[in-house]
Amino acid sequence: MSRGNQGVDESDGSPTAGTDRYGPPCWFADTANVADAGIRDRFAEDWPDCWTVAGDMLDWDREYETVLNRDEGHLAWFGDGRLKPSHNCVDRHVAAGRKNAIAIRWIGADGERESLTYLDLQHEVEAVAAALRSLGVGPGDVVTLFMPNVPELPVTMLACARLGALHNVVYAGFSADELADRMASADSDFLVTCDGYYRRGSAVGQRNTADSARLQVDADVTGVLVGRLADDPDLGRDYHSYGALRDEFAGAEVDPVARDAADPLFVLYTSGTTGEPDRVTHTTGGYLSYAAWTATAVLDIRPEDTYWCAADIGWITGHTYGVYGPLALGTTTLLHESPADHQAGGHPWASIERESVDVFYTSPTALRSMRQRGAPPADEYDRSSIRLLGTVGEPIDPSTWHWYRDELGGGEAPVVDTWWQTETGGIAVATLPAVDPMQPGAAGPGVPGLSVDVVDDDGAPVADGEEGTLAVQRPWPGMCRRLASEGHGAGAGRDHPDAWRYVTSDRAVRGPDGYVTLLGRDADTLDVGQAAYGTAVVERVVSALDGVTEVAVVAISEDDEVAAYVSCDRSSTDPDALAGRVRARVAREISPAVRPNRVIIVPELPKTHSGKVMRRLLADVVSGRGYGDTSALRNPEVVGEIETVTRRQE
Ligand code: 6R9
Repeated sequence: MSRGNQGVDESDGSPTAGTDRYGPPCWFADTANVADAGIRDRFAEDWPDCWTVAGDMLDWDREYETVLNRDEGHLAWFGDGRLKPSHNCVDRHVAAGRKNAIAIRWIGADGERESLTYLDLQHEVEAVAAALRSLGVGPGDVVTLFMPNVPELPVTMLACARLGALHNVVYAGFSADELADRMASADSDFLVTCDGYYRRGSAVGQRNTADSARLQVDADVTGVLVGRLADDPDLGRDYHSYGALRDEFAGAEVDPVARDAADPLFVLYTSGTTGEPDRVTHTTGGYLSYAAWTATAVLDIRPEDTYWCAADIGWITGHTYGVYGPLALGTTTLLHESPADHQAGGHPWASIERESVDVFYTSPTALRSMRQRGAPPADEYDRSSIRLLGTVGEPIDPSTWHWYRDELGGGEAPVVDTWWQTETGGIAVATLPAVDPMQPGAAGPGVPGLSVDVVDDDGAPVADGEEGTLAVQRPWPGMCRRLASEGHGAGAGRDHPDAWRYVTSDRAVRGPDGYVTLLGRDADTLDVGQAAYGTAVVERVVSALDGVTEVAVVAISEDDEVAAYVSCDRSSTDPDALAGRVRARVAREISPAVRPNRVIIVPELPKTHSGKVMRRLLADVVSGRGYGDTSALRNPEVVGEIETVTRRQE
């Protein structure tokens, strides 16, 4: 296979995105899972039946006859079908002769490795399902899982699915209050947690947090404790031992429960960068088929691949593309206890070489942090196994996009920027790597079958090149249950499928070629004078400056003033001079109206566990409002310093 690059460099005249475009190299396009240039037209003409392509990736216990059911205004994908999700992610691969293929390869914080073949996974899932059943878990129950990326987490998720119970994964770093809120709101009487885990080299206790959450929940909670720090953790009166239960039920056979396609598979709370956590419920048939199809079409994952999704499972990305999508395809999914930018052996490159990773999916935030630490020389770690790179979670600026492609993709692997949300279940806007040219800075067109538009406050489409809110005009199988029953936003209608729409909370602009550039969340928009600016527009200009690692811009109170928080490479950058360059660049390239009144240099920006910059917290700090619970952050330790620097500079 030759690695000749067919990349083209042509201007598309798009007003906001970068102007360079890159086609897939021929070695990629020749073998890609989806390479049909007419796929979007075909899907548009044949909607909703086009989605049999996703439904048919699964095994059904009762075949669906209708692709999209619209009874009484409620939309149900594959509505009359029944299926077993854990069979689809586990047993069927064993039955198909792939029992010895690795399903999950786990790499612990200190570099230890553990591999589960599909047969091992089936045995583990059955034992844990039998154990949970013995504790009273049954169809429709909600089991809260408060654990980091350890193998017990995906095993227990699949064990819940096997029993028809819903899992409710809560990010392991959350506080007792956050955990209690999520348990109470989800009506969950079961908790599987761990004694602790390792984070950046140190042991973090988890038991006390879980205990205090239980005290706050007004229910009799049945608890199970995984020993991660100790083999035999103290159980007290409140916990059963995961290890002992698993041993007791080893060898148990548990037939998976068949569920209606529209039955819930799990609940998950959204990341909450803008406010209160919100419960999202996903369906069994629609979600799982959409996870499988987008993992195939956008991430180009194949059964024989080793695939690394560097997300915490507590984030929707870890659910869809760390667990359900790759396992539905029968792939090897790598599960790292530590985030990609905090690997034990130093660089994520080491893992890519050692595990021979084919497809790598991570967040722009993690990439910026890797970039800040500097890439190892090209000959130190072999990265030639990489076939495709993906990003998710925040807009990726062209400069980081190019760095990613050059350093990890040998300057030619396709890089897909994927926009989606907890609510969408899977990728909704992205280029198909063998079909659409990539355009750094723009996520791309809607996934085939999804019709995306940019609308104004009244829900009317705006002209290409104008800013508005991203909206999806047609239902798709991965949408959450709330969207299936209501649609959302201006013009959402129950009766008429064409009136259905989902108006997201993201600002966007669409170019004449249909490519969408995301400009940041609505709630983060800078309102200055008469105009509104998406945070991403300003941040992109600043991040292109030499020496800048990360930037977040926020509005200061109601003063019409803007603050830019910037982290930089201090070895080569003079912070005072950088502040001047930031202000001049923004004024020149965007508008003097949005020139930052304050440029505050900080060591690092505060980020959620899913890598999203917490602009709301920065706005609170710079406006003197104080800030609340920081347990949703992956780096809560930086907040004190950010506050000090902000005050000192006043
Ligand atoms: C998957 C996930 C959703 C919000 C979304 C948007 C931001 C995600 C993005 C992106 C620009 C991308 N977002 N992907 N913004 N480009 N490729 O992140 O789900 O945690 O619910 O967050 O993330 O603002 O609305 P979730």
